[in-house]
Amino acid sequence: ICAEAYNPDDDEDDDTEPRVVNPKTDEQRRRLQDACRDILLFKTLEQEQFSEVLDAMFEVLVKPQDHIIDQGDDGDNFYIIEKGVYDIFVQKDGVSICVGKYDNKGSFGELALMYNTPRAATIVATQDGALWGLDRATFHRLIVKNNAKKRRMYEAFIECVPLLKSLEVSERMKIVDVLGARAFKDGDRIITQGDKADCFYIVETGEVKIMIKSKTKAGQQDNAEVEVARCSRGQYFGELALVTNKPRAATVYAVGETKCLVIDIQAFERLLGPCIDIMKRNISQYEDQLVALFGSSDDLKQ
Ligand code: 1OR
Ligand code: 1OR
Repeated sequence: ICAEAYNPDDDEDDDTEPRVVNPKTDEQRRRLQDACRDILLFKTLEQEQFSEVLDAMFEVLVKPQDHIIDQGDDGDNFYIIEKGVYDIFVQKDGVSICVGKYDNKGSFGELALMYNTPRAATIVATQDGALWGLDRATFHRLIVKNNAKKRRMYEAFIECVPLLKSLEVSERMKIVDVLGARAFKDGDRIITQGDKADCFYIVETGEVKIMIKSKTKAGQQDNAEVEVARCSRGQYFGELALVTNKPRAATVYAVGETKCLVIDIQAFERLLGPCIDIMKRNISQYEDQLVALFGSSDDLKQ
């Protein structure tokens, strides 16, 4: 695997390249802005860079069975999903295996453009859908350049997150390349118990509190939210639902101004494999704690 970072300073043509503008109607622009709201790669862009990205994006309508990306190809565009469900296939020993899917949100196709590698997976539409594409040159000029800044901003912090200790430095830098940052105000709900999960969080500054309502006591009068834990700088949360493939087991609120680094589920599965054992060990402690609190661990199991 080529882990070498693209060095944006080597590449001066980028600054002289003309700005790409794909004209859009007001209605298209509104839909595009909606679809971009939670795209992690855009979260650390300056306003000016972000609006250049929006200008350059173009709409792509797809039909069931369309291959948006084929594994092994050169990378042309990065895509964000406006709607539709897309299967992810990876070749293993000559057999194509479905390893996941995008369900009406998210983005894909960044890896080949970031690292100059062949496409790492095949992406197939399963229904009529709509995507927004961003061409390779603009992706380089704005997103890859911004990644150099992200590495400077987050390298030192990521190096001291205990969970990530067992990774190689180059693996930690790949996490930095794809992470997004989100700021929360006191009392903001970051995760809601029972929701479907699509990302993982590391607290950068501030604090979060984890609250649980017993599912086995659902509907009973004494079923108030109970605080079960807090996480602060360097600690993680939101792994449980990703590891167990279940709905969120707790609700998480910001305590004071809080900033979290966010990793989407595909990147979590791709990059955090070596840390899963540590997470599983900690998860077994949740079960003990749950028994102590509610008298049974059924809330986490079923
Ligand atoms: P790309 O430019 O390589 C294919 O084109 C895209 O599929 C890739 O960027 C990612 O955006 C996306 N491994 C590699 N790429 C993945 C994966 C993935 N999932 C989505 N993509 N894995 C699956 C993790 C759920 C790891 C499989 C071993
Ligand atoms: P998630 O994806 O289920 C909620 O979303 C997150 O809260 C969860 O991942 C964990 O990261 C985090 N039980 C369940 N979830 C917990 C717990 C917990 N602590 C933190 N989370 N317990 C507390 C153990 C000290 C056991 C409950 C009594």
